[in-house]
Amino acid sequence: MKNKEDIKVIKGFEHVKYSHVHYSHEEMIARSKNFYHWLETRRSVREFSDKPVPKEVIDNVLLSGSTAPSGAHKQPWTFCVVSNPEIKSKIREAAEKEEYESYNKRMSEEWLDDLKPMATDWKKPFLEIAPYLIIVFKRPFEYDAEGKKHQNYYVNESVGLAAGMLITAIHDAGLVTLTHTPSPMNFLQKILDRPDNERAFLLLPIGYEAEEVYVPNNRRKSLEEMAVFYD
Ligand code: IYR
Repeated sequence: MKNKEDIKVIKGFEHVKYSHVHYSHEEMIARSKNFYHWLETRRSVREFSDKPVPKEVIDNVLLSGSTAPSGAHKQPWTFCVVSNPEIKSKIREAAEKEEYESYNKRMSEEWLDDLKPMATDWKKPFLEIAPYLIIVFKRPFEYDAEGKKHQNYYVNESVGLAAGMLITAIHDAGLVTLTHTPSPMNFLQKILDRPDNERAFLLLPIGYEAEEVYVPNNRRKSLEEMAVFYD
C-alpha cells in the first residue's frame, strides 16, 4: 500500500509519486558504457541445445517484456509459452511448410540474396529443440463484457517495444533467442487456439545455444552511421 502522501489526484485520476535513481556523470558514463558492451554481445542464434531452462526464468523475462510502454497503457500483447513437445512439433511442421513456400516461391531474388550471409533456409529444427517457444501475439482490439470491440493504439509499436525488452531480458539471463517470423503466421493462431482479437507477431525460441555455434560475421553500424546530432 502506498502512503496517502504518495498519491495525488490529477484531473480526476490517482497518480503515484515517482522518482528515479540518480548517478554522478562519471557513474552514468560507466554504467551506460558497460550496458552497451553487454548488449553488444547479444546475437541471434539459430541452433539451440535442448538443455532445460527453469520455468521461473521464463516468467521473469516475460514480466520484464511486459514493463514496456504501450499506447494508452493498453498493454496490447499476449505471450504464449510452449514447452509441450507435441505442440512444438505441430508448430515446426506448419512453419516449415510456410517457409518452404516462401524460400521457393514467395521471396524475391533480391530478398534471397540479402539473406545469403545468414545461411538460413526453410528448415527450422530449433522449433522442436529449444526448451521454450514464446509466441508474441498483438491484440489490435479488446472485447468488453458486453462483447463490444474497443481498438488498441499504436499496437505494432507497443508490441515491438515489449519484444525488444523481452529479448534484452533473455540476453541478460544468459540465454539466447531468435526473432523468428514465419510468414504468413496465422497458423499459430490456429494451433494455439487464440481468440480473433489476437494476431501472431513474433516467435522467439528460448534456450541455451547448441554446443558449437557460429553466427554471421555481421558488423553493427557505428554511431556516426546511425545517429545525427543537431547541437
Ligand atoms: N522468415 C524466414 C526468412 C527470413 C527473413 C528475414 I528479413 C531474416 O532476417 C531472416 C530470415 C526465416 O525465418 O528463415
